[in-house]
Amino acid sequence: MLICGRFTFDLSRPLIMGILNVTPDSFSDGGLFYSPQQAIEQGLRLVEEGADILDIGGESTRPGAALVSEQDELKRVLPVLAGLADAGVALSVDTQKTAVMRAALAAGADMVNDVNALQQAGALAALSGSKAAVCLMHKQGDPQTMQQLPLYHDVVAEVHDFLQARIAAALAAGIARERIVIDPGFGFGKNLEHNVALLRQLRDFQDLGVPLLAGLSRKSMLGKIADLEVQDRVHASVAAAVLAALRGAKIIRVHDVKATRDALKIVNAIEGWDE
Ligand code: 9MG
Repeated sequence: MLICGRFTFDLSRPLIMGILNVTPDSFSDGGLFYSPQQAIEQGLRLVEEGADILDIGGESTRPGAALVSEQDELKRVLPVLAGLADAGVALSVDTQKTAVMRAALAAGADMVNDVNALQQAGALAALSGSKAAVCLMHKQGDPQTMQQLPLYHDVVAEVHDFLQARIAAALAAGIARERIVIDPGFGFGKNLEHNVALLRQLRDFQDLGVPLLAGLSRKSMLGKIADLEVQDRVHASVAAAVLAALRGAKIIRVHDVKATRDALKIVNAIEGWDE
């Protein structure tokens, strides 16, 4: 079960989190939905296509991305949050900043997706006083430099231990286990070999006792494996989503909601998961 603000999910089938970037330089949609109005329209399309959660982001986390001020991030995210409040799905805000988390939660966000796993000062406290879910993601380094030389002795064990420690920190801060989601952070300070090991061994994270989120959509690991430019990675992304679901991921973060939803309906039927 996942408590996610206004929603409680039973997780009897994997949920689809639709990506809604309100940024001019997002990783793979080229800033197509930069204005709040365009982002709201795209959000409603993703709901129509079958998204369970929308992940609204006002700062790109792609490798080498520029930093965004707190005010600019809020100016991008808050109108979209307000415009989608009645869309009937859970609204997540993708941010690393404590002040943005606080403002988004006050504005009704159901979830915070933090690629920095609530390590900024005050972030744990910002979440503890709410009913929102939180995604704690692993990354090595910062988006600006993380792909320069990612280094691990045992990537799966190190990511596992980091997430275990962040779950413990969240629990100690008063965030209930039923509100916590973890994510190995594909592509965040990881080379192809690291990403492949994490996907192959995704089941190794199940012993942490909280739902797992997987974000593989259109990522460069897929481009490297199948020799595809970012705009041609839809089928590869769907294959990766299916592999993650079969290895226990309970939330799949994707750009291509309809294609993923269709594929997961087949997985759900064959695995006997609820539709
Ligand atoms: C914001 N963002 C980009 N990629 C992501 C991923 O793989 N997981 C999560 N939780 N957030 C991501």
